[in-house]
Amino acid sequence: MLETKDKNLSKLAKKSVDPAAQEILKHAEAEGISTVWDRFKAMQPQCGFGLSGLCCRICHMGPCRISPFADGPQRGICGADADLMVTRNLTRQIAVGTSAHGDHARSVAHALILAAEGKGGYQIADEVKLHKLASEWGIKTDGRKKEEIAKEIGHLALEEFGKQEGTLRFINRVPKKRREIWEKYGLIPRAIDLEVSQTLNRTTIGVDNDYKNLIFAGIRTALANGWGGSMIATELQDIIFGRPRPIRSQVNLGVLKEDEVNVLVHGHEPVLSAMLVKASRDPEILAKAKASGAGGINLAGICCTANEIMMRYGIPIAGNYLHQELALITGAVEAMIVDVQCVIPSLTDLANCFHTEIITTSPKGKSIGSVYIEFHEENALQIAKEILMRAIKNYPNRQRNKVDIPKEKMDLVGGFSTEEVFTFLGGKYRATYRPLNDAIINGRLRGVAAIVGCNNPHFPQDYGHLEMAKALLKNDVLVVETGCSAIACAKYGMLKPEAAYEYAGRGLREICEAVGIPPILHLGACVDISRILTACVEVIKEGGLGVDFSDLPVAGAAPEWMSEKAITIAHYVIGTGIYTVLGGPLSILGSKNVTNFLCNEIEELLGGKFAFEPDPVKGAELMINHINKKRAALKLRPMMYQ
Ligand code: SF4
Ligand code: MSK
Repeated sequence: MLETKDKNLSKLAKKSVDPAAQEILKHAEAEGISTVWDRFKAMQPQCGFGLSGLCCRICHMGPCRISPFADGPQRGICGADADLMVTRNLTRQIAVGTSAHGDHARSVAHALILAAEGKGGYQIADEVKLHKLASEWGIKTDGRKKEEIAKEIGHLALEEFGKQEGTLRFINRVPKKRREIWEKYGLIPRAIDLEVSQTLNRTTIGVDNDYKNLIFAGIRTALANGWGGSMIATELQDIIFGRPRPIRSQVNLGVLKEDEVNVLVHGHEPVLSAMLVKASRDPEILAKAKASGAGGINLAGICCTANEIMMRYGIPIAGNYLHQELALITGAVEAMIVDVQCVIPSLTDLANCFHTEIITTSPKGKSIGSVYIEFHEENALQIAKEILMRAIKNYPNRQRNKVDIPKEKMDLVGGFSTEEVFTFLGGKYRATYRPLNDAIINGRLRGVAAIVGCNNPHFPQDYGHLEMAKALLKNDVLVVETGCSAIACAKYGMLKPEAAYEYAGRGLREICEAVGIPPILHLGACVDISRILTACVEVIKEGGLGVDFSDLPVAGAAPEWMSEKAITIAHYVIGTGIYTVLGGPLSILGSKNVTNFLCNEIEELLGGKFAFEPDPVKGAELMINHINKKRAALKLRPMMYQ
């Protein structure tokens, strides 16, 4: 068990530092309701072979396991050693993560085509972005209707998954120096599905038996996510639903309402959640809600789909990954509507303790015990209304004696994008990254750090995100966040502009004050880590901070990661040349060679590498040291105030 180093945390705070979570956990214990933390405890001690990556089930001569200790077997039955065993397992995880974001992007491309055809209730909300992408992809725009252009973009995006020749279109965004590095090591990703499928083939028994060769295949597959699947999802979502703009909202379980139909949307794909927003504002649906005795419909989100609809429509966020069970235990949720990813299987059993219905919507993501209403983009709005009607009908079944809604809720400002940061920093009429680059060059700002990723019961919920962010801000590092990390810091008020006074060092505080931004910028959902890549491209283009990602005084971290998606993200980030700190280690510690390769040697080749550090403050120190090293290499001025 990877315990926090902070021995002062109470027993409850070792599960979650969020007071709302603590209240519900007490309630759950009193009622004998089991949560992820109970199952985590029951699972101890966890399997050392699994943790270290030394268990193999790839063929049926096995399963095999290798002892990390000298007196045990050192090879599997086929002869695979520890290096190969951990690498095959790791590379498979990368392929899964890439497939997840790829599938997400595919459904968005489909929705864009429907929007172009005027079907499903989708629209083309951002024509500027549509034209920008069209010109980037060489699509003719003169004299053409936006629908025609959108349809062509949608089809070209779909080709990015299965084309048999060429490389991904977004590789054109990559600075020259980085492309040369990728060319040298054969890392330029081709089609997304091709990379996933070939990587899986390479990990089967008797194909790629060279662990370094396989790691590079894994990194190329990860790059097909960052510069492919995720980037397509982000760009096309912006075209359909509009580019996010800074917006106010609220977060935590206190956003649930005693007197309204509470509908939670959980998962990842805005093709569903954005339609639920639209349906929830329909006068007919609102009238039905009132007729059921409720004051209205209160739509709120969990996990990344929450980020998607918060940053575009200001819909409140009920919580991050480890809040999904807790939200149900409030007893105040009429329906939780889910699509795919991060929706844990315990939800349906848990919902049985209450009147709550879990509504699954995707043929890819069913759950025994759920109500299944299949979502089709073609009839999106109609299905969204049908789902909400079901929630409304369930409102009178709420058992008032079981309701416990914590009071905690917090204001936040979210919804930054590569383009909006641009405008904010440069002013409306002088959109440029120059002020950001100059602030770093002049030593007002030390650099930029991205904190992303999940919650994980190996760590106290949110603790890693908060403590790491605080340590970075104090040292004049601007923080950008996505996914559950952004939700974590938002819960504690760190995404309000005023947070700069409490948490930021003097240089960062001056910038936040001048520009009117929070010291932590919420850039969206997990797929929107692609926004961080494009923002870095803009910084490089602006000049003065080197010619490649590996020159920049930046670093990334995922202090509480748990998902295979986080593994692929981490690999496309180091593959792009950026130093990355992970709270829990990858399951590779069973191989000294692989660990040394990914945490040391690879930096010489690609410019990025991993560090594993469970203590978030020490993790922040590692990032600051790295940023300082990059500042020194660029010969930037000493920090202004330290
Ligand atoms: Fe064992 Fe090799 Fe089969 Fe893996 S691939 S299960 S190590 S024999
Ligand atoms: S939702 S992948 S728990 S960040 Fe993107 Fe949160 Fe991690 Fe899921």
